[in-house]
Amino acid sequence: MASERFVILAIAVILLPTVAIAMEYIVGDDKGWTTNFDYDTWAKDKMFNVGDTLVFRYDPKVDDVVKVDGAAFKDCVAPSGGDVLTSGNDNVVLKSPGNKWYISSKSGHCAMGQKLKISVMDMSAPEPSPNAAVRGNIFAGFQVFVTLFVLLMAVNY
Ligand SMILES: [Cu+2]
Repeated sequence: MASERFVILAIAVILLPTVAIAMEYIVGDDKGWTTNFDYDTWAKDKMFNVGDTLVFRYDPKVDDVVKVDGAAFKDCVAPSGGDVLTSGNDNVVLKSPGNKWYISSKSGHCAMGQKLKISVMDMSAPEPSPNAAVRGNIFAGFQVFVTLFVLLMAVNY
């Protein structure tokens, strides 16, 4: 019946957004990773989650990306022996929640705005206990299952 189909579709629409989808962010969008760009403004309206990916795009002959701490970010000084990315198309998977800082180690670049600070949230595990995290995963799996089941029902009507 048409009304039953509508109810099932409505339930599916309600359930779907609860399934987290990993996002990929091109840092600086089409400007890429560069000087004279406002990365604060770029990051401001974005919600970074564990599992999302940052993509840094730049000319590897003249630039790089270094993950730093808050102090190094503020001073624009890359620590020696730090984790330097140099491919020009670097994918950084956000593995843990909290603040993350990235700068260019090339002379003067960070001071000219080539610095990114983001805050990463963990939507899947708001609780610290490992048992709770496992329960969270089981619950997420159940939501996916229910959503798929409801969608199949809707298709078969
Ligand atoms: Cu640079």
